[in-house]
Amino acid sequence: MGGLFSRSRPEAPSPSLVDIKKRQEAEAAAAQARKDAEDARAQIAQLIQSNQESQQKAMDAQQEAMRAAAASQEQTHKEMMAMVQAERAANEARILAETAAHAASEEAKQRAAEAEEERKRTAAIQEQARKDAQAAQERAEKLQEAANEEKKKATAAQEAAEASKKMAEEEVKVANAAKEEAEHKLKTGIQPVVTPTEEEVRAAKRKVQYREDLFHFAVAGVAGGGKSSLINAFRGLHNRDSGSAATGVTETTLAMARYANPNAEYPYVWYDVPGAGTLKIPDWQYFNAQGLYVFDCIIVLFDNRFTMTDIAILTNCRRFKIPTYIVRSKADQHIRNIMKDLGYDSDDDEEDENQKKKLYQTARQQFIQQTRRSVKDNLENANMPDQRVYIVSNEPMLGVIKEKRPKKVIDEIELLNDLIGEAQTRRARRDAEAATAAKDK
Ligand SMILES: Nc1nc2c(ncn2[C@@H]2O[C@H](COP(=O)(O)OP(=O)(O)OP(=O)(O)O)[C@@H](O)[C@H]2O)c(=O)[nH]1
Ligand SMILES: [Mg+2]
Repeated sequence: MGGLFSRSRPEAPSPSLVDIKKRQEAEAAAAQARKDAEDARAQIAQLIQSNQESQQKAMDAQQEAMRAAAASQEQTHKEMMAMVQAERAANEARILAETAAHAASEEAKQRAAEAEEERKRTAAIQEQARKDAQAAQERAEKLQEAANEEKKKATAAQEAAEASKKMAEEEVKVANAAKEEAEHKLKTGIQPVVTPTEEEVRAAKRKVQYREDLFHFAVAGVAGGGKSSLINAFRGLHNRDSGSAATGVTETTLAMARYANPNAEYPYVWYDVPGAGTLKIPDWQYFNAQGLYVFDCIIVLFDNRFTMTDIAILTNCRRFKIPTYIVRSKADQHIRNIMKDLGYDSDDDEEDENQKKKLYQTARQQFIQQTRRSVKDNLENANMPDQRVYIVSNEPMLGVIKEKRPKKVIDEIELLNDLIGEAQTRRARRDAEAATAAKDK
């Protein structure tokens, strides 16, 4: 390097023109060479700079590339990590999914098993239900058949009942016609009763233990009318006394009963005759069937209504010429009922005594009038002659018998006197008949 760019100057003798020229030329050439060197240096510097720049750029580029590579590597790493994670997650998910799928499958199997069980159970229930329904259907059919059978029977029974009803209606018609005819005969005096034979009369007398020296009273009338109570009173007995005839609402006298009078002064025998309504014989046959024609006197006793039975007895008595007494019983009870109808309250202690007496008198009067009117009308309707009705109560009658002078008597005393008179008349007649017979002998 020293050669080209050396600035050393040679020591020479006094330059000639040629030398000057040559020196000038050499200086020009040296200036040129300096200039060229300068240019070359500039160029070199430029080259260096550009080289440096290039190097710098290359370095930047390299660094950039390295950064990019690092970033890329980083990215790759991240991606790899992501991939790893994704794979792991995928694995886990797969495992989970597999586990879940397994569990689901197990559960599904379980469910399926349960469902199968359920289906079997349901099928069993359905089968049972079907069997039950079938059994119920069969039962229903049998019941229906039985019902049809019953219906048939019921229809048959109904038809039979209707036929029987028709027959019964026919019988009732016939019976009614017979009854009407009998009643008509009774009313018009045509007696449906056949006259008893001598043997029948003897048998009837034996039955009632008839004695010529006694007077035989029969008390006839509806059940519960007070026949036994009246006989007890005639015999001086309370219903509750021993030896008295049985009485009461359920003590119906079903067979004729005989009660002798305890007092020998009055040789009477009383007969408690069961009511016609309690026996299954028509009213008009009742008189003969009971052998009532043997009695010396018949008391026809009624409590509420004077009936066709009473009329039948009276009619037959007329036919057999037996004296009769119509008696209405239980006057005390009937008067009490009328008092109640008039407004009397037996529970009211404050009831004025005078007021009570007045009411009693009014009711008594009303009862007596009604009774007499009713008997009169009934006898009239039956074409029977009018006849007195004796209105009595058993307690006052007992009082009269015992000579106690009871307060509330109505016809008790007269009835008793008339009955005794009847018996005495009869006795006198018999005595006279006996005397005549003795004389004739
Ligand atoms: N208050 C009142 N009650 C009476 C009277 N007479 C009878 N009674 C009652 O009426 C009911 C029937 O009397 P009974 O004497 O048994 O009558 P009956 O007619 O003999 O009855 P049967 O034998 O059933 O037909 C009894 O509870 C008697 O106490 C009366 O004069 N006054
Ligand atoms: Mg009686």
